Amino acid sequence: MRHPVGLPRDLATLDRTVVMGILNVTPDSFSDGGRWHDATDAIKRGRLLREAGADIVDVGGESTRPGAERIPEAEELARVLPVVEALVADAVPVSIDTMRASVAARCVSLGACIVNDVSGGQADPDMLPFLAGVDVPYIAMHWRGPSTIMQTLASYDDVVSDVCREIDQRLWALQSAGVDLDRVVVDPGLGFAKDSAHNWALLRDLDALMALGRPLLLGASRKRFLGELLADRDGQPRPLEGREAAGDAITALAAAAGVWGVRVHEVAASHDAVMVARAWAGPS
Ligand code: PMM
Repeated sequence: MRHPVGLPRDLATLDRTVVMGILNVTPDSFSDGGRWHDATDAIKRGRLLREAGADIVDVGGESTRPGAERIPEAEELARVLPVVEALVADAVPVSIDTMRASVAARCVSLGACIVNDVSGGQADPDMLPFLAGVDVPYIAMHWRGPSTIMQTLASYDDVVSDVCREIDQRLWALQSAGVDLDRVVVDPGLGFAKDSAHNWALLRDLDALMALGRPLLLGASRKRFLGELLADRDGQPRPLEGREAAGDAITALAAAAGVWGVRVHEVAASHDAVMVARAWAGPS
């Protein structure tokens, strides 16, 4: 497995796809909003994710569901800092899911070991300069605009080549800002300015995304396109809680394809799927 440079040693030596457990400390994330809004509950949840097999716990304080408004920086900090601090104290590898350089900086100074930015550095002009001065890995997701308008931006000539080109432009921007690309992971941003057909086209052509030359992360867990795939006879999308197994199937296929990481809500089955894919591939 090719890892980004800068990971803690335990992660850097893993010979398989990395499982990232999602911990949204928000009242309104689309998939688990409100469940771990309280810091004590969130910390407990983070520990459980780790015990269940999460290699990394991805802590986020701002919802990015379609239509979500930004929250003030102080609110985001108040949500994530106690959780990051407690999980780091428990030796849980933490990534911070934020579009703000200031939030990333505070969390990295507390010991977060990865910055996960759904905007790929576009939402905050301070993000790239901040990244140039630290040595943690950075997840740059494909992003076309804020959650309030992203559904209106889901128009592509050819989604795979357009997304690859736009990610490549971000890699250039990162490099120009002085960020070592060996530290960067890329992510096509499933569901972000993308409809179901776009998501499936991207999953079908992981080779094109991997040809960008960077480790690849996928976040499919519980997303709407899985609900649409599994719609009932009346065309009603499968509710969130019934989408888990489809996400696990994506984990297995992604791991078999050599994807670096999967970002999931329930980690146990994804962990097992990754182990199966690793054994299936045979000794390296
Ligand atoms: N999706 C969400 C939030 N953060 N980060 C990355 N890198 N990739 C994603 O696909 C992604 C993300 C939104 O989903 P959630 O509400 O389930 O966290």
